[in-house]
Amino acid sequence: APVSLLSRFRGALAAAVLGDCVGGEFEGAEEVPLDRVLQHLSGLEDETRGDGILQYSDDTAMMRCVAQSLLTRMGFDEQDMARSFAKEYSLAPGRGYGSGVIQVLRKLASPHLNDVFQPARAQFGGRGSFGNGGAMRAAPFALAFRNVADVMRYARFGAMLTHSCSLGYNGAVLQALAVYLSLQGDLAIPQKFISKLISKMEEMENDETAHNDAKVLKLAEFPYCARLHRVKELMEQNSVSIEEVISKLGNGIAALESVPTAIFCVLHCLEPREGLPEHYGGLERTIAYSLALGGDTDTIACMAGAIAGAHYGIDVIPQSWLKCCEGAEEAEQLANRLYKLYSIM
Ligand code: 8NA
Ligand code: MG
Ligand code: MG
Repeated sequence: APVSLLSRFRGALAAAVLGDCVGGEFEGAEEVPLDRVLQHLSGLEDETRGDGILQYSDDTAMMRCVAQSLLTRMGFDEQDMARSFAKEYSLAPGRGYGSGVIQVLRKLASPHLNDVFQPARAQFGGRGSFGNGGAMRAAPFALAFRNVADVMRYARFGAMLTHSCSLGYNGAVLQALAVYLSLQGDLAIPQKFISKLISKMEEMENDETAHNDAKVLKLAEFPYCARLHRVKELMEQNSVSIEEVISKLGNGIAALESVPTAIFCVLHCLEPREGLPEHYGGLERTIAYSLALGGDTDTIACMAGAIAGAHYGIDVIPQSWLKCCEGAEEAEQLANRLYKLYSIM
């Protein structure tokens, strides 16, 4: 049966939270054997599990702020979003935020701040953060705007509140775009999906600031496009090892080392894969595979979850998995409200 747009909206936000919550177990681990991942996931189905609920981290905390702000302001309002991030951080500082972004969030709490983009610009000696913290929270932008240019524009501004390096905010644009295309059903033709992403990112990276940042960091001239071409090559290979994915795409906290990786996870898991249970559907495969890459597992699974959830919809996500995740219900409610906003815009 065709997946309704409402189901895709709910799937996107709920699976993002799912990825964050289940990925926390392995965050920062160098090697994650697949059987440990499968054990962790099958543990979620055990009604008598004693470990309680899996808590969400910074990824979900900030994604909720983005969704809330887009809803209450009925569009993008940088002052409101900045305040929302600052307030969330002050209420729950222990959610595993990156060590740099904490300084930005503290400054954003000041009532005397005129330019809300200024604290982010001061990071890392004025170069700005290239971390994946802008990308991990970007999904709601794809649910709030109909027009692809608006999705890209506001995902970029939303990320720039904490990530002023082009590698940071362009990662957020790429993530929002991937969710947006997935909501439209574009993953039905994977080659078309990746080609569209490449052509949109060519527009984004054809920019003096982006070229400069790439040069300073000794990267390819169009860094995201180069990674997406690698994704395309890996898709065409008969078999791909975990080691190869990590070495060609990365699994780290830099947006460049994790957003293309998350996109690859979704594409790779559209089909059944060796080592993953046969009873798993594509959504379950995507989450499991993301965790097996190690590194920044909560964030990669969160981003891959959002893209995959937008494709498969809410109904295929195991209820037993969602029940273990703090904030999964709220994510569905935010998606319902964004859907209503989307229908009137
Ligand atoms: P961020 O802006 O603090 O960036 C994260 C880290 O990336 C920084 O602490 C730096 O080490 C490094 N970095 C970013 N930009 C630069 C630069 N221009 N020059 C040198 N180093 C730089 O935080 P964020 O919001 O981007 O968060 C990214 C990730 O860190 C998220 O996954 C989040 O969950 C967090 N985190 C990760 C782990 C982990 O083990 N993978 C653990 C705790 C927190
Ligand atoms: Mg996190
Ligand atoms: Mg993380």
